[in-house]
Amino acid sequence: MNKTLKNCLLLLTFLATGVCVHAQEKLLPAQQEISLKYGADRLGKRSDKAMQHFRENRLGAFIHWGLYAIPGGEWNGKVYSGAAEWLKSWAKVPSDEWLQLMKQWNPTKFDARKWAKMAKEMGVRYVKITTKHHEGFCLWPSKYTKNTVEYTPYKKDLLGEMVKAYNDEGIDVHFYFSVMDWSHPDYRYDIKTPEDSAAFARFLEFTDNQLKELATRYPTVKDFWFDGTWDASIKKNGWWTAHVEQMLKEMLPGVTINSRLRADDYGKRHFDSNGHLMGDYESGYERRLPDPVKDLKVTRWDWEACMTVPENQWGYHKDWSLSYVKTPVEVLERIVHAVSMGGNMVVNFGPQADGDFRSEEKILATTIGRWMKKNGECIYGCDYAGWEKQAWGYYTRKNKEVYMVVFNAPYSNHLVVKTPKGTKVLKATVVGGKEVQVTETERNTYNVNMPVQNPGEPFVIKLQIDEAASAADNYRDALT
Ligand code: H76
Repeated sequence: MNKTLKNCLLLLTFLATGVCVHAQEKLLPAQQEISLKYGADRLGKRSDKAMQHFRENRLGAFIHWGLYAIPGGEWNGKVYSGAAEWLKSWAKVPSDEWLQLMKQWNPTKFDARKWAKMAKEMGVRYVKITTKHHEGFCLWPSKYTKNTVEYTPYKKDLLGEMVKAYNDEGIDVHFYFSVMDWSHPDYRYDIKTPEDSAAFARFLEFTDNQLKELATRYPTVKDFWFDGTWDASIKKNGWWTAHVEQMLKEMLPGVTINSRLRADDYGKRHFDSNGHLMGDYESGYERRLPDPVKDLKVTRWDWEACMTVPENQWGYHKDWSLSYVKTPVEVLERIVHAVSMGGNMVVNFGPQADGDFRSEEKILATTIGRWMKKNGECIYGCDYAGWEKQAWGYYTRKNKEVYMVVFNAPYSNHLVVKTPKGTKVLKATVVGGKEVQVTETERNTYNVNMPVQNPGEPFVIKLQIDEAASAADNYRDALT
């Protein structure tokens, strides 16, 4: 079977079974745990400064940019509705032919400072950049392959320009890195022969070199987000995923690593054979959120979700009419929903090949930014509040501040609030607006009035509360 066909089949299987996106936690009683060499190296959340910073950032942007932006979902006159960054696979384009696109890579409108300003205006605190997607094309001049920006008409180090520009705006940079590399002759989907073993060993060495190169050239990078790690070849080499995590953590103190990199001694991914999360945060929530009820236990570990604006397009696709495109308010709702459940949200952008952004993405960034400027205090540094969810929207919380983020205004003009035992609502104020009346209707139940003038967009009410000591204890319990 040729590689691309195999790819397609693999992708189909993985889409059908949802292999890469399942958060599973099957904890065994401690005495029944098996001993693992390459399992979780820690139980529970990291509590160091770098991790706190990762968590408090809460809102990020994804940048998917590579050769796939040139065809934008169309190959030989046929438009494929699947994810644009997978076009090579959908259209079964051989690597040498695909890499010819490098000759056209010349983003004349690219201006890293403009990109960074756009991110700043949107209010994102970090940007995750595809250093190398599955196609194998590198945005930095890697010395370990010729498939890099250095050998395109553009020539310059795109990644370096981006890192500097984002950092100059005070925005953290995270690196997306696909281990699976469709253009490397030594990549293997599985290991079946001694020849496969030898090739894959060379491939892992190549990958180590690239990762060391990234960590050395761009030491301000705060996070590595691995993808393309689901193949049998990698599952059979769980040791290597543990080694990469350790290697990067030694090179870059404080760096955070996503769970998707990891496989344990038995090829179990994300969560090890004892049910413990590997890496620093769960990264399986791709284009979906944890279940608000069942998965609220996710507050026991850090997590980050990522989302596309159309149904499933990460790289630039020329035709967004092929699937539903979320409105800015829908995107905002997902951001708030994630934070209300104690997670981060990353919103994806797929820049055009010329280095500009499509107008829909510019509008999205501006709209979210305007809202964040006014209401960002309910996002940054906020967490799961532990209060019973109500139909009007979501709660978030930062220390003693409880925020009501209202997406569904009720005809009753009352927003019902139910507080945990011992917690009283003293006062309610619209963020950027006036105080609204609060009426206690029953013990631990309140009506918070809608603002007299409906704000006409999702809005935030900040509650001043009084918590009995026991309630504070309950709050801590809900987070453990
Ligand atoms: C499948 C898959 C990949 N993971 C997402 C974050 C995109 O990069 C997509 O191509």
